[in-house]
Amino acid sequence: MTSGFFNGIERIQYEGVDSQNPMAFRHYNPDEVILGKRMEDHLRFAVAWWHSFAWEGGDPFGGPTLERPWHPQDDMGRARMKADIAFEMFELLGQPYFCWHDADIRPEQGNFAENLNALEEITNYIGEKMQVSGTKLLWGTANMFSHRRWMSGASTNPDPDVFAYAAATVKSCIDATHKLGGENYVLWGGREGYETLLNTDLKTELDHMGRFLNMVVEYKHKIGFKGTILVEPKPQEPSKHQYDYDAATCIGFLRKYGLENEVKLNLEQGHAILAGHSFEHEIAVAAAEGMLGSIDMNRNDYQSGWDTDQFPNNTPEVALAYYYILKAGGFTTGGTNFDAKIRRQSIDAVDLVSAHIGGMDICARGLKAAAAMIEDGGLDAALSDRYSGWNTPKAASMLESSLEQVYDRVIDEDINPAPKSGRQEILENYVNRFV
Ligand code: XUL
Ligand code: CO
Repeated sequence: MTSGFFNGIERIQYEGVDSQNPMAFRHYNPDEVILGKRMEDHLRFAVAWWHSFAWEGGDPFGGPTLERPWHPQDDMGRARMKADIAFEMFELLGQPYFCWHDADIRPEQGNFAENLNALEEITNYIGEKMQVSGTKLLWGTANMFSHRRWMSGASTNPDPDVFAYAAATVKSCIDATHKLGGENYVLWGGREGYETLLNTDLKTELDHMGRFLNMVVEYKHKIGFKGTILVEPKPQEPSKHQYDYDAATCIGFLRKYGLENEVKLNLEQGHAILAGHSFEHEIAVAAAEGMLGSIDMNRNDYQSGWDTDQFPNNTPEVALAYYYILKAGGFTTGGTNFDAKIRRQSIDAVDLVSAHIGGMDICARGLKAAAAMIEDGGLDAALSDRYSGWNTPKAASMLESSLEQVYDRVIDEDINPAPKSGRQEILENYVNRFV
């Protein structure tokens, strides 16, 4: 028996591009083979528990707009009802994965031991539902930014008791993720940053965060958790200055603390934009270091300048993201998580389902465009042509020589480079043929 929350909505089917049915996929066809792999296995979609089921529709000017049968979320009975309804939506969408924070799935009990009991109980309940439905856990994570105890940071908090509470929280969330067969564990440093330097010892905080992450990795190996540990860059919001600003900053941090072979990145499109980058830039930076882990596929509003966490709906952007993901070899343990919420006026169950249909479809469309560009090879050809000068033995050997030897070469051979076109517009026109 279902709850009736999604009454009138049937399991969403693939009907092809000519379908006029708003409750059907027009591009997402899980079994369709793209570059030798099923679409579902390329995209590895996940629903985010927090935005879809825990967020109540509040904004800085007003309270909840979404009225759900599992509100208020302060009771274990309603936490179970929320799980029941979440799995009803997973059944309708057929996406293979979901993700959670501890605080999304269990009510806040006010102290660590009771939170732990509640987490145990609800993850056992969710585990049974996963067995029945076959839906899997892409990643678990700890919410160490909402409750007031985290206001000055988690691992970077000046108070060692908060560091301890954070360490215990992450241990409990890795245990729960491991129990549920999660394929990754994410750490987003929501309050790992600062508001003013006047009260902040930046070096100490970074050292504490580096040690904290090493403790996490040591523990992962100790319990035999095979999933990937991921950190999620974001430049600001909620902290004015976040230590995990963007992919490049995180990579530098991970190398400094000896974590470059242990931790990868969970990149979010909206966070890339807040950092002044394109999503494909962040993906390419991570891929160049072998640190591309997973993605949060949610866009920001380009006019607002804050993290609006909207479902993706821009094919050219999504296509380029998947192009660089495919070029990097695709996902291994990672996937496409919709860290996205409906707008606060979208109060009906059908809005929630439709948002996911649209997000999944736009990603499928982007993936198909990306695969077509790879098969066509136009961008690869342009790239190898642009760098072809380096294929000559003379150019290649320059990298093995010294600054003076290169200097001598310029004098002896009277080198005087002739500028060559970067062909940006031609390449943009090329991409537009596919999207
Ligand atoms: C916040 C954000 C988080 C992380 C998980 O901007 O993206 O939801 O993805 O904590
Ligand atoms: Co995110």
